[in-house]
Amino acid sequence: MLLSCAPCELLLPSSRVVNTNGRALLRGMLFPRESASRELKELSGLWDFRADQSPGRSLGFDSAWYKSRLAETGPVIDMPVPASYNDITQDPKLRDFIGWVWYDREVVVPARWVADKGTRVVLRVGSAHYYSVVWVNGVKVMEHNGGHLPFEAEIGDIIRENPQAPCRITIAVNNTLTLETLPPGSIQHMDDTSKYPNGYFVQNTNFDFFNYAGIHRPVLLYTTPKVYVDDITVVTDFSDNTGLVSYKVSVLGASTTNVKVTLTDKHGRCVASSSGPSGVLKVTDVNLWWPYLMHDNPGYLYSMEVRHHADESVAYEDIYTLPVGIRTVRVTSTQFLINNKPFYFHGVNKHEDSDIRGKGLDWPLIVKDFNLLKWLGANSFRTSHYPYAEEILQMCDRHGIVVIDECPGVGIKDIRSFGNASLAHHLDVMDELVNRDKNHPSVVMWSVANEPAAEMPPAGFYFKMLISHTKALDPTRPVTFITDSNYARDKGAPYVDVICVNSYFSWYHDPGHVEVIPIQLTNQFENWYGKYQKPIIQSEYGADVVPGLHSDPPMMFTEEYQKIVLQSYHKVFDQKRKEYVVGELIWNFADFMTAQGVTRVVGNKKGIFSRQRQPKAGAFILKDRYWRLANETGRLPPWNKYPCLL
Ligand code: BDP
Repeated sequence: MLLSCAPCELLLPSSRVVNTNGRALLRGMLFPRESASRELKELSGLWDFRADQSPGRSLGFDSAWYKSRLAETGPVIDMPVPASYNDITQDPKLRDFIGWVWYDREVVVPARWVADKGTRVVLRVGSAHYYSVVWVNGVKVMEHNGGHLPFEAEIGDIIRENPQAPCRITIAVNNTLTLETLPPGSIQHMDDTSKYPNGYFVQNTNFDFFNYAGIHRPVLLYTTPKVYVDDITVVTDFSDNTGLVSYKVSVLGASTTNVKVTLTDKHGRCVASSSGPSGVLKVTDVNLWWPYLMHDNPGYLYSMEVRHHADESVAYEDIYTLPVGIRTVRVTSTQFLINNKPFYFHGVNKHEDSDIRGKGLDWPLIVKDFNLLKWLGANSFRTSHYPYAEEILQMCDRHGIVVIDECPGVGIKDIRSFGNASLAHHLDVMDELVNRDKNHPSVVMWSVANEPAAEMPPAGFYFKMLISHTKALDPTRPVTFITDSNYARDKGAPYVDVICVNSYFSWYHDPGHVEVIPIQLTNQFENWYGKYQKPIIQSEYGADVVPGLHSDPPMMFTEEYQKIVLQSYHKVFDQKRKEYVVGELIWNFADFMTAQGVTRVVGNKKGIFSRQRQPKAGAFILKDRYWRLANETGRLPPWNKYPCLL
């Protein structure tokens, strides 16, 4: 397998989990949780790691590295999981590596799991970027196409073949992007030997963040009984003070579905119950799920226990408990309504990004970021530009932080990325994303792409298909895609429910001239609203700041310049939010790493916090504004302006 052709040869047409026959498995993707019938074994920690540095990156496959311990194939290094591998060593070759890297570790599987044939043992990877192949004891168990969503396979039969042997898990991950991946990219070979070494190639992309790679989210083993709850879908509503939870449970492994569903409140009191695989739970005196700063008691979650009973034909019962927030989302031509009340997004765009870890899930960082969001008075964020870890969405559910959930459709700029294969993959990714995130009350809208080349002829058909498919998957949430300020060129906007616009007046256009912001921003809003009569969110705006740079009068890249850009935008927002503007999301929450380039000073510096999460001057401007907005549009917590400090 040569790298030049490997990505095309190896990528399967479907991003769904595939078994070794290549058949797509359409199944649930419930977040693994312990219960009386389910156990978990975390495999986070140190794994052995080896990058395949061979010229064609094919040595690992040619020599079947998965057949033995990686350490027996050649030199390995320690690699933390989860983490991107790029910034872990001092080696620039590893930071900028393109191609296959290999991870392995041995796991002691509890003897009872192996002995009990009534137990399913599932291996789950939270995400690995971009293309993954997984073996257990040398047997291939799954492949996955896509860098931001989970995949899993049942491995009980394999480990039972040799119960005495340790269980060896090998994962090969390839970060090569093609015109048909999401995000897209391409490999460019530099054949001029007067300029480049033999066999030299680079990866080109059209997105503005570093293509961090590796196993980014936790790997774990979990068990279920053979007959198990595979998927749950809840849709919530309310009427007066009665909450309604419509549920659907799918059970796999048996033809009977002897299901009991019980909803309990925060104090563990049963508030409703039902039998059967689908039904509606009625909750009197409902506590609705409210966003942070919109209610005294935001993020209220019930617990829905789904119990599949054992009987003469089914040996074990299965229990899965899903947190459920009861709320509605609706859009009018001028408003975004949560629980029928106008909701104004005052929030941020984020990245999964930090020093050393890259895009690896990191709890201290997650909790710090939530504390900063609360300090800022932010009520929302967009998962720019890919699905974030489920653990982050669970925090949003609990804290009432509203989410625009974005798929990795970023950097779609080449006309060849609008072809059938790209569309088929994009639809698959939306299937996986909606399937994973459909039950999070915090998720209020799907975003199918960021700033695609929406003026290209195939874009109209492409987005019509993509958006209608997403609406069919989930009729309860609005759908958007993120556009730039040029309304005239846009072929996708007719299909979206909310117009989300990014603009960088006085930065990429008219650099240094903040005086143009009022007129250009006002026209931007009026043009979009005039054409589509849909609510608008300013989904990105901002300016780079190298922390500590100052100038007065303000100049680009200084703290003063970011401040004045923000303030100039805010004046226009304040006029237009009385009409149809329903939100503002700063670009960006924190500085983040990008590819190297002449416009980036060790990454993108548009954060209002540095990459180390220290505030720049812009953070204080936003904090004052967001708390003021909260005061006007919502409900400040009575006890303290800064609840995170309690
Ligand atoms: C926007 C992109 C975002 C970039 C930002 C910027 O959506 O990914 O990081 O520009 O250039 O257009 O800072």
